[in-house]
Amino acid sequence: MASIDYDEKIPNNVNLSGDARLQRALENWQPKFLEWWKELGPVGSAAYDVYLRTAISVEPSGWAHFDYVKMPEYRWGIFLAPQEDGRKVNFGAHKGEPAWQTVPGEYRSELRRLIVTQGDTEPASVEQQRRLGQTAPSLYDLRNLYQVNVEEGRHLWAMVYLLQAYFGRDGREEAEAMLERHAGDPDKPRILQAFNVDTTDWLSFHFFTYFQDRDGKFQLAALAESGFDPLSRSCRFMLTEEAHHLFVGESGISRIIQRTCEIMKENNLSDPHDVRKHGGIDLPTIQKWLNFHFSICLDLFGQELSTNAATYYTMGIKGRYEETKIGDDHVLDHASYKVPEIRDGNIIDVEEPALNAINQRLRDEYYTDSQRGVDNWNKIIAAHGIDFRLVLPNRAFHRNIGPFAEIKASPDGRIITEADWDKKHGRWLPTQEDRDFVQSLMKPVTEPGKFANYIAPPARGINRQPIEFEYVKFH
Ligand code: BYC
Repeated sequence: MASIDYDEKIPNNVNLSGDARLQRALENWQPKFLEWWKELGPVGSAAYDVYLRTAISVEPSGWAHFDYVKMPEYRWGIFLAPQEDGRKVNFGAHKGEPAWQTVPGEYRSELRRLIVTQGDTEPASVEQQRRLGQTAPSLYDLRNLYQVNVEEGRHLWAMVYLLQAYFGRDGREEAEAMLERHAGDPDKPRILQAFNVDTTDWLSFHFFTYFQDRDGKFQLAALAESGFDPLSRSCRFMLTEEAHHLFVGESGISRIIQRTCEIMKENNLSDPHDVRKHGGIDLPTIQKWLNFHFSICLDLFGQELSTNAATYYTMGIKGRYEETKIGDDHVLDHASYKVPEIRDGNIIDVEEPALNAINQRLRDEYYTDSQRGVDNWNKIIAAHGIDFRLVLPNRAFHRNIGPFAEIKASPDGRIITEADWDKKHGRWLPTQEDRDFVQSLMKPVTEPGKFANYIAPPARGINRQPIEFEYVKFH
């Protein structure tokens, strides 16, 4: 790496070529990242030419540059959204002070923890999805998977940059640890639970990008409000890429539902389960996958009542979603917010100090945002004249974090006994038989323009290319 042209190899707007200390830290880390990509990134893909988008600058003309790339040669860059003149800390105890351009010493460990938790999810998702490329339903979908993967890699770079540029030695150690924890590793798991679950099939992948990347959207948006300006600017740029991941998820599930409905109509099926006989994924199975992915993502918002979140807020390092658009005092010493609690065997909303309810507020906003896609999916089903509706499960269903982890609840939010749960959970969550069935459909389709039977083609191709474009060349 000695004679490297940094700005060419690592597109950036953080003056990498003028920062020898950062160069040294990256030189040390980058080979380990590539080693990790080779071992735990997309299986068998190193020699493929993939039609990918690379961000080469933050200008509108530069962040969506398309070309064929071999993924290990992808130019993972470091970008911050442009600095806003006169930006302030907009909430908490320091409200009104100029935003921090360096790490405030007294908040160092909390900031580092947030950045590490955020960073840890990025390589985790690549690890979770690493085998999906072997069963892609089309070249179009395969390319989208790889686009998501390289961008999650870039998001890891974004957090590693912050650790290396602003946190000195312990930041460098945390950057290394990010490549040492692995999704599902019993000894060194990823930090957040939902990032330790294998993504084994394409129905899961599309729900992952719809629900789990949507947690990314909300968490990044809350971090984009941070008084620590480099974190805010990093997250603002990451959000532009996140939007494509959400599109992949929402349109992917739409296409699966579309195909399911077509199969029902073409074959005059009234019992939705019969779709399986025709090689499609029946709507009740789609609902089970939805229940699973949505419920594990609700956990990603942390406890309903969290003193950690209150502390982050008061420090000014992690805000609320669209903080500056909220019409209150942005200090929240006297405000309250409704939080669900279990009282005498019932779930009720209780007014709690708003500071302790920061996680819950974000989860509520996430819930509302998630509903939008479900409504669109239901419109597809209704347009085919099929009497079935997908629903988001209740916030108490299948939870592992917070008060609902202590109880069992049905998807419609009734608290039930353990015995009842044991009897019924197979109706609500994927059973082994369901997983085996979905897995049986996962056969790769590699002919340009062709799609697996369980998923409809997209409305249009990527970057105005035709749907039958050769998005991935295998050689
Ligand atoms: N799993 O006070 P609480 C993305 C722990 S996704 C395991 O509520 P806090 C992406 C918690 O650590 C976005 N443990 O915690 C998407 C705490 O431990 P301690 C990722 C959990 O801190 C797709 C204890 O329980 N970004 O970008 O308020 C593909 C008490 O909880 C979990 C972020 O998450 C869990 N789910 O809230 C690729 C943003 N939840 O202190 C990428 C940064 C809680 O007792 N992270 N615990 O040892 C945060 O803001 C916070 O860490 C959390 C947790 C919101 C996650």
